[in-house]
Amino acid sequence: MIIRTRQSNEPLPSEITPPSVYRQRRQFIGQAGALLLASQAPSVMALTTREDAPPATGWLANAVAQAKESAYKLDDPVAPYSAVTSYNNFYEFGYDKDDPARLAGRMKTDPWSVTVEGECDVTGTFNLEDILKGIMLEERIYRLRCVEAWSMVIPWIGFPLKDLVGRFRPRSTAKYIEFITLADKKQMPGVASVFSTIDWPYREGLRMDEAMHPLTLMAVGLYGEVLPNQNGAPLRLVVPWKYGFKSIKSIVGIRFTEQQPHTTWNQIAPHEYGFYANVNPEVDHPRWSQARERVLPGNLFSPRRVDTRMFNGYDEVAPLYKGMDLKVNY
Ligand SMILES: Nc1nc2c(c(=O)[nH]1)N[C@H]1C(S)=C(S)[C@@H](COP(=O)(O)O)O[C@H]1N2
Ligand SMILES: [Mo]
Repeated sequence: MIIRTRQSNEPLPSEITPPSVYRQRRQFIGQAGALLLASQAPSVMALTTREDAPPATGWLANAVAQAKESAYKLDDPVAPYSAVTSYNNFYEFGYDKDDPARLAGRMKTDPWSVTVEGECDVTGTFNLEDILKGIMLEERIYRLRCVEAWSMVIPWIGFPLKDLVGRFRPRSTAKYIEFITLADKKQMPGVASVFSTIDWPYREGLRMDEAMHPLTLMAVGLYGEVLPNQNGAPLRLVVPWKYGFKSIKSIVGIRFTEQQPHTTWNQIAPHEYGFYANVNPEVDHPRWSQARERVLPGNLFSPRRVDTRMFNGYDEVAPLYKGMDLKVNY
């Protein structure tokens, strides 16, 4: 990644979460069922939302608005909508953190289709609407830890990837899943740029058991709304225990493969970015430490620095890597 340290890339101090910008209601799921704390007003719509949101329109917005709360929450406060949507990595639109918010608006995301191929019985090109038919959307509040040593807590709307994978009936030969992002020179200045060092399209991949893990999410929204283009509209992956670059945006292709797929950052710099890319405070990037992270948005006067946790705190994925040396398979 291209690491810039200059101040203009930082969210402004004014972006430090004012309580009016978001409401976060916590629901604790007890063993006997859902239990709402008395202090939290019960409501039909208890997603994390922002008060200044424009009214939603379109079939996807309607689907997102039906999403349910889930038990996937964090105690940490969510990053304000303004930070989540203005400080982005989406190199198809440029290298600077504010390029995606400035330039991704022109990307056309409806209609959208995804081509599914490889080691599965059901292949073809499917409209997003068909892909989402019958799928239950839910809110999941996850921490996103970028390999650049910053993190943000984001309230996604999505569904477990495993719910989608099953529909394509992968064969026993399917050991991995590869994901491919749209690469359209007409809509994406970073893809059109002659200075780009990335071999487009952006690609990522997961081992099949990682893809089937209940934490692995396909997101179509955040903050109770459809994904803004800069966050990877209309369909992106979110793998919370891995560095952010695994969470590929604006997916147009899914391929089931027998061999480990080639992935974008791993191909560019294999000694810096591994295929697994599990968040790991004990394995430093060759050019910087991964032991700590900056929680965004920071405060100009007191940047919030915290210890990075193994698997970004999602310990339940540890069995996936039993017997593997994560210093070798970084
Ligand atoms: N297609 C594509 N997906 C991408 C990237 C990208 O440049 N292109 N950047 C990745 C990186 S490095 C991070 S940290 C996350 C950022 O997601 P966000 O902007 O929604 O916070 O997207 C990931 N997905
Ligand atoms: Mo990242």
